[in-house]
Amino acid sequence: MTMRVDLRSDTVTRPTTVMRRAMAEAEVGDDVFGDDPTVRLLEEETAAFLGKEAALFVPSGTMGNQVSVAAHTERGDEAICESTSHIFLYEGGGPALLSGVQLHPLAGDRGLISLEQLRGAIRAADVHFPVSRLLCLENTHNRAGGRVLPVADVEALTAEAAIHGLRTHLDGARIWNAAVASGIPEARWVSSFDSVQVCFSKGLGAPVGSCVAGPRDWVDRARHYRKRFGGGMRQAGIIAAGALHALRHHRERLAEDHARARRMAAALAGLPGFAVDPAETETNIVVARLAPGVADPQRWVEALSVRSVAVVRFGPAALRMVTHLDIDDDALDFAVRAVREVAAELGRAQD
Ligand code: TLP
Repeated sequence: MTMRVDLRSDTVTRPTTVMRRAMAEAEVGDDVFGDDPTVRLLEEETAAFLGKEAALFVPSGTMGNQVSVAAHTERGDEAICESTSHIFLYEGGGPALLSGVQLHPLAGDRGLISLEQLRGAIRAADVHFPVSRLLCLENTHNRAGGRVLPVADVEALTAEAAIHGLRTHLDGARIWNAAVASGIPEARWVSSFDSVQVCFSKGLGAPVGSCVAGPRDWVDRARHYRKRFGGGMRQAGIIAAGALHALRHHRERLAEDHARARRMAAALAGLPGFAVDPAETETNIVVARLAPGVADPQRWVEALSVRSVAVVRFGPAALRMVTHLDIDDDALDFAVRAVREVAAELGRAQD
């Protein structure tokens, strides 16, 4: 069988045989009526795991972030975020479209904003200004190459936000990776936030689904927005069962993904055409920065694709490679060989 290695994202995993069986056998009901026992179990287990009062199952990370923004804010409010965060870059202007909320992006240092930046961004009470209502952070940070934001900085930012009366939301799409890489449990990572969004469909390998978690009355508001945004699902226990299986069985193994990503980063660091610092790969995302003057990233994407390795272009001068459940050591070796060949071809500076 010819190998094809897909490193575009950890969203590309397919459900395992046991996961599919759990999904096929899930007890279901109409979740909009609150009747689906598997969805309820997933929500309860996720809330308990994260140390929050309640949780709500949503179809995607994007919807999780968007119902969270909606449930925290009023029209005309402002939400402060980091300028390369998913919520700002990749959610289609959702806060403006769906909640009438203006995002206030701050240029961070590898995904992390400073206390001074936060203080400077919070608006005074004045009729000219929007109301600073919400701070959104992301951990691990996708554009920063799966960086685990330091816990002390995160907690200083959430404390500062609270002093100024802002609510706080964590985009914890990959909080599992942050916990496994740092040894600091998820519940601690999310404890200083009012709400969190977590994805089951990334490194944990479920086919669909996320949860938002927070105080019970806030989750009730989020539930209302989920329905309004078209995310009320009926016999959703089928997919919740995949998420539950992923949460119970696929979390510990993330350490393997991290080790393989580090191995890829170390291989890239020695190759012509790359400017990669392997110390920046802390979890399952490798941002393969290209050296100045080499071929356009799109040519690298195409040359790798010809060799059956799929990666994505990440900004003007980098590629992204993500390890996951479907990438074993053989697949990683195959990808490293392909990258070596392409680096030999394209890695020299062009005239
Ligand atoms: N990220 C996807 C792409 O949209 C970029 C990926 O391949 O990494 N928060 C973060 C930090 C994310 O990385 C993502 C997905 C989401 C939220 C949205 O999740 P979904 O795709 O379920 O809407």
